[in-house]
Parts: sequence; structure tokens; C-alpha cells
Amino acid sequence: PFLQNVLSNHQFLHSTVDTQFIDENQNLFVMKPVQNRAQKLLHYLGHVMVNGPTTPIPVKAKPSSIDPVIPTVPMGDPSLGFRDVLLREGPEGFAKAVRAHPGLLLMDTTFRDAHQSLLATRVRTHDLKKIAPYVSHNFNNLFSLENWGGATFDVAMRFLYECPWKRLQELRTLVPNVPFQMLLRGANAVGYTNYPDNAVFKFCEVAKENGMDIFRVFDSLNYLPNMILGMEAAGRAGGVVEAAISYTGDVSDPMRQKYSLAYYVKLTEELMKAGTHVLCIKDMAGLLKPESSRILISALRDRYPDVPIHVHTHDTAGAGVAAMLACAEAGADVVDVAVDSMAGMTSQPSMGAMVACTKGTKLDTGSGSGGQVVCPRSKIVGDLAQFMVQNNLTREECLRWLSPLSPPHSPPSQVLKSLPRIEGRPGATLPPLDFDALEAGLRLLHGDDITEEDVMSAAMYPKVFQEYKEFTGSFGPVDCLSTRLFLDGPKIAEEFQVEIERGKTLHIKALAVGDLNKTGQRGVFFELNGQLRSVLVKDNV
Ligand code: 3PY
Ligand code: ZN
Repeated sequence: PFLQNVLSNHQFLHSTVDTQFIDENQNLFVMKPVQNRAQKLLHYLGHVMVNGPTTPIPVKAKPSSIDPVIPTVPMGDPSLGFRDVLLREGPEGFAKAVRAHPGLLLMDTTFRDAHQSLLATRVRTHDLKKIAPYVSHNFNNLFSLENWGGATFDVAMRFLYECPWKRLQELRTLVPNVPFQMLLRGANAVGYTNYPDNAVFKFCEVAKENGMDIFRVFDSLNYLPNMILGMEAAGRAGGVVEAAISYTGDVSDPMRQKYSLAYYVKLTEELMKAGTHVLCIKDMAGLLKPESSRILISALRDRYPDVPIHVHTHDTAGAGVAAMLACAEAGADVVDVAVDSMAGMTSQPSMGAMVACTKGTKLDTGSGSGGQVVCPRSKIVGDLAQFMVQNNLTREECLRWLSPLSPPHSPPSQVLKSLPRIEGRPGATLPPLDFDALEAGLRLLHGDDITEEDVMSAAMYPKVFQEYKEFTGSFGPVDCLSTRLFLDGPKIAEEFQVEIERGKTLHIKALAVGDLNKTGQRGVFFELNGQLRSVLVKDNV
């Protein structure tokens, strides 16, 4: 089905075409040899053995040759969790139950923000799935498990060659009892750009259908119209709406007036008016300190006694646990933590530390054990910083470069130069996305097994989706490989198994890598289910 030739072309098969079609679609007449999934995977492994990892890995360390031990879980269903409350009572009832809960609740970010912060979002579904049943059985008292959105959507396709929707579906099956939470960048959905409104609405609808429960909605500039759009999309999809205020400045410093307590109170008022189920303070740069936490959270708690307050921070400065404790003492219902081994530094504070610090107090979590500038703005700032470093520009030179006419120019007009300006919310003036046309186009390119989820992936990231489909079209379901094999390939003489679908397992043995031939290729030899197979791989060095 991934063969991109005329034989899988919808228009060619189902309507009359003439020679103009041939002229315009010459690429469809290039016949590639049919390869099955097994052969494609051998091709992938051969490629990695000859050329190294296909995905840029941000650290130099090699994957461990020792596979981690996965703790066993008891037979049978996991205990009930907050998701059961949500399914029974709906978002409003869920919010009431959270508010009524006596101890401090935790959101575990290990499956999303923790690895986005520490490992450039490179944790694969393969590994998340392995630990998911343990989480479901042992962490059933979590407020939620953050496992989707933010950068995970893009990175899954772009660097891990896997489908973000499949991750959601598979985790949902393995964790039926704990609510799933995602990060939605308001009108930017899970991207770095503005989308037509209907794309954001549809995205939330499909996410909810695939198992998402709680939508943390923010805008990197706290731009209310973009936030409200995201909140409406999440709410209309039937999700729990968690509007998040991006926190900056320092409310405990009377000299800093721009992002004062009054600013946050006013914003909260607007978000409450817009009907959020849960209110979140999103301290994405780890700026909250115990004193600012107390000031901010007690002010919001006094004004809004009924809304659950959820606080997110990063432990960048090392004050995360202290700040989150202060938030909880001032009336926050939920704080964000990560599993100890994935906590600290730019990640969330440690779950073990929060559990221990509240143990035996009225905030007891009941658990047994256990930045920078916000996205998508961070990308813009990061790109500019890189540009300045690459071109060796000082701030002044950069401003001069931006504005050849020299002062006086306001910074926005310097940046925009002659580019068109948009008044108001960008999405409001974008034409609606034509999902049917997009789907038809994708079917022409990739065959008929395009799903509604694929259409949404292409709506969010057209080029990344295209490249992901081309990659898996050539290299097969690489998401089935263990992470060590995915990154490093097998050692010579290593025998291993790959389950490409339930009940269908390939038995593979890596035999040898041949010499470089005259055309710069090497033969790589395997045994596949007892039979000798070889692939020819171009050596890139
Ligand atoms: C994201 O948008 O990915 C973030 O994590 C923002 O903090
Ligand atoms: Zn974060």
C-alpha cells in the first residue's frame, strides 16, 4: 500500500485519465520493487549498521547494551483511578472530585515534559508501552499522566519515525484508569504556527476520540483570544479544559510591575469567565520561589475557592520542590512531578521528594513510593540566538541589520519589516482547512489506508508527515524495533526478535557487513526466519 506508483493511484484507478496525466505525473511511473515489511526492516538495520543512527541523538552516549528490567504487574485490572471518576461524572464532576480530594494530587510528566526537557523528546513508544502497565497498577492515584502534545507530536514523526496517534491509542489500552493529559499550544495546537480554527477543533476532537482526557491550553504570550480558541476546541471535544497561565517575572518583587499579581488575577478572571474546568499556573522557566508561590496561589485560591488549581514548574534553579510545597500549602490541588530518575534540572521536581515531603501531613499524596522561554516562542528566540551566534552579531548589529533605516523604529516593526501585519487573532482570518481535499491528496500520494489521524498529522506538519511516510515506506515499521536496535543496529552474530504485529514475530540474526563495492555500497547479510537474506546499502562515508 505504500507503493507510490500509478497502480495505487486513486485517480488512475477510478477515473478516466489521458496522456496529460502521464505528463503531469511521471513520478508515478517509476516502479520500485515491492518489498515486504521484513525486508524493509532489514534494509533499515543494514543502513544503521553501515551508516550509524538515522535519527540525530542529542547525546554522545551509546544506548546501554543491558536491557532495563521491567517490573512485573499483578494479573487482572488495575485499581480504579481518577479516569473512572471522569468517565462517570464528566469534566465538571471530575473537577469537583479533584477539589474535594483531601491530599495533594500529582501529575506525572515522565511520558512528556520530563523527556522533552532532558532528552529532546526522544523517548519512544516502544519503551513507554513497556512501563505503562506498571504505571497503571502502581500510580492509579495520580491526577493525570502527561503523555502527549507539546513537542511529542512533531518529534514522534520527525525523529522517531512513528505515529503519534498510535502512541496515544496504545497507551490508552494499557492505562485505562489514569487520566491522560496533553499540552495544547492554544491556536498553535501542537505546532509552531497558526492553524485555521477548524483544524484546531478537529485536532482536539480526534485527540479525545483516541483517548485524551485533559487539555492543558496555553499561549506563549498569554494572548487571550488564542487561549480561548484552544479552550473552546478542547471543551467542545468533550475534554477537561485546563487553561494555563504562563508565569514570568516575580510577584514577590514589588519593583517588577509588568507581570504583577494584578496581571495574573486579571487573566485568571478572564479564563474563569471563559469556563475553564481547572486553572493552571505554568511556570515553564522554573521561576517560582516559595514566597512568590504563596502570594500567587493564595490570591487565586481566595478569589476562586471552587476551581482546582494545578501548578507546573521546572526544577531548573533547584527550587522546584520548595516552590511546589509552598503552592500546595497555599491551596493548590495538583502539582507536576516526574519519576525520580527523570526529575530535576530542566525537568520537573522529583516525585519521590514531593511524596516524602508531604508524608504524614494533611497534604499526604497517599503514594507508597516513590527554561527557558515557553514554546513556540522558545523556537523563535532560539532561532534568533543561533542566527546571531552564527553571524557573530551583537545585539546592536542585529538591530541595525533588521532596520537599515536606523532609529526610530519600534521593535515589532523592525522585525516585521515589510511583511504583512495581521490585526487580531491570526487563525480568525485563515480560510478553513478542506479536510476532504487534504485526505484525497494524501491518498493519491500514500495509498488508501490513510486514516483521519493521518489527515490531522498532515494538517499539523505537512512536510514532516510526508517525510515520515516516505521513511516508513522504505524502511518499514521501525517503531517495532527495540531502542538499542533502532539507534545502533545489531552486533554481528546477534540474534533477536521483532514483533511487527500481534502474533507475527520475525527472528533475525545479523551475519556480516560486506566490503565496499565499486558503486560505494555494501552488502549486509542476515538470517531471517532461518533463511539467508541480504540488502545493499549505500555507505555514506
Ligand atoms: C511546549 O509547548 O512544548 C512546552 O513544553 C511549553 O512549555
Ligand atoms: Zn514544562
